[in-house]
Amino acid sequence: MSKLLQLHDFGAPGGMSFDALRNSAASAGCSTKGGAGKSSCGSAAGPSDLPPDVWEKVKNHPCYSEQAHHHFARMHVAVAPACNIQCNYCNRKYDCANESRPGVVSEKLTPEQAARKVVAVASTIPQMTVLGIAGPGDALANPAKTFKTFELVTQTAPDIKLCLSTNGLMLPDYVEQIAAMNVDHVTITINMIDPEVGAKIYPWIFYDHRRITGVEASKILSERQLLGLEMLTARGILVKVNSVMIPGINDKHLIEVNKAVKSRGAFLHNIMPLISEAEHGTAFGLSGQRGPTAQELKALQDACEGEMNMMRHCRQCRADAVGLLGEDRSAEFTTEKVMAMDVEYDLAARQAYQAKVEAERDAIAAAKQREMQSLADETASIKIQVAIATRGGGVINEHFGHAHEFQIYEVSTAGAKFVGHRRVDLYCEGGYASDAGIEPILKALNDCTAVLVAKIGLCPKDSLAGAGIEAVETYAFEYIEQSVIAYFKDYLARVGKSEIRHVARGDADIRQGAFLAV
Ligand code: CLF
Ligand code: SF4
Repeated sequence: MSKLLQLHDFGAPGGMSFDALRNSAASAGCSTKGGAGKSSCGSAAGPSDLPPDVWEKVKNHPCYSEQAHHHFARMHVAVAPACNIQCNYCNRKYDCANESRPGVVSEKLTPEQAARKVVAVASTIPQMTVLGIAGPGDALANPAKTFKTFELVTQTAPDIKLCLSTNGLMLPDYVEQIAAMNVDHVTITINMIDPEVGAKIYPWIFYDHRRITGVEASKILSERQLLGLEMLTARGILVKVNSVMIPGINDKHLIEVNKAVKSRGAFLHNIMPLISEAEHGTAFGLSGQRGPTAQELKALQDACEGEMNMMRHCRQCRADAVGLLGEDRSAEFTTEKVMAMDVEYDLAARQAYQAKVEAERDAIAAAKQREMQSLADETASIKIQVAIATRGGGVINEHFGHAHEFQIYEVSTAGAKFVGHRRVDLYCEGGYASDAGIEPILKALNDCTAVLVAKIGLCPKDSLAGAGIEAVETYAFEYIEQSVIAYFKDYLARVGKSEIRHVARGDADIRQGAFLAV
């Protein structure tokens, strides 16, 4: 049985079908508060889809705009170690699992160290446009450190967007301060709106000077989260809601969460897979609670996708992440290295660089548009997925053997859409490739018809072909979406001429939590 069918088989609350849930989620509409949650808004939106003031806020934020994540980087500073709740997927020895991949302990920083690090990164990586505070605990359980850091950064680097992530418990108390500091982007992790569901995720919260457990804890948490969301959107602050998908606990319930946050004006919903391994020492890891498969996650994201777009390009990054989403340059900016660096904040150079990126991005959008027009007469109902090897910039510029991840696009006559990524171990390490190395990659890309790469060797190309996946170098160093559409056109032509037969691909056999094939 396919994993997609298994998700349908889980059933839905109140006996509703998955499609019925999808329809009810889509028709809930957007709140008028804050002007967010409008049709076409969200991570895939472009300048023509959004009011100019909203576009200005998202156009170079790599998490709020899927387009932007190919070009712009973010950095986190780990200034917020404490937390005021306990999530069953978190072990306090590690980073906050809401916004970071557990397993790597961050270097904790003072606000002063953090501000210096921001300037150091900004002078080295001109495409770094966003500073996020996302743990390793909760940003608003450490308000003094969080706001002091923002204050210092605003003084020296006024063009950098400020972003924070919170579990929401203390959010209503700090909305005014957030607005006063011009923080335009806030993420709230909302895993439930039903405290009975919440009691299975949160053993306790610490609120109003006492530890509260059970359903009462989740009731307070949920009320505070939704109140905070409403207060932020009423002030025009863009809110992304993160939800951790926990199969058997809140997977079906997240459709209700999606409706609830959409109706309160959330801009974007990011449903992330539970990362749960026994070695992380979390309650879920130790109890054997599994994370979702790639197909289960995509089916839920598809079901929620209505008037509010879903974020599908999250990399669940760590609390001290630096770089483009999917790359990790944090080791270049340890406190020791930052203190030794000669840093200077050159605003003009940063703006010049970013102007170039904008021009390139316009060229990419125009090329995609041209390619789409050439699909206008196609009526085939075929839909395929295509994997891309890229190092960023919106271009197919990575060798197959050097790819740490593949970006996955779904393409049909309706166009090409980013639907996720698959992290893989390098096929080629230190110039050597092993036969065993291809197997996990084949599993990870098993639902793809083709992989578009800058270059690939004969051996892996043959292995991919044996698994029914076409490796294509034709579009090396071309724009991604334009190439995906061009490949699809060619694919349809070959199917039409009976040169190849279209077959529905199977599921990608990957463990979604770590995005690695097993
Ligand atoms: Fe950081 Fe989060 Fe801001 Fe982005 S991350 S605080 S909104 S700047 Fe982005 Fe990382 Fe996913 Fe977070 S990819 S974990 S969604
Ligand atoms: Fe851990 Fe973050 Fe949950 Fe706090 S909010 S318990 S730091 S995952």
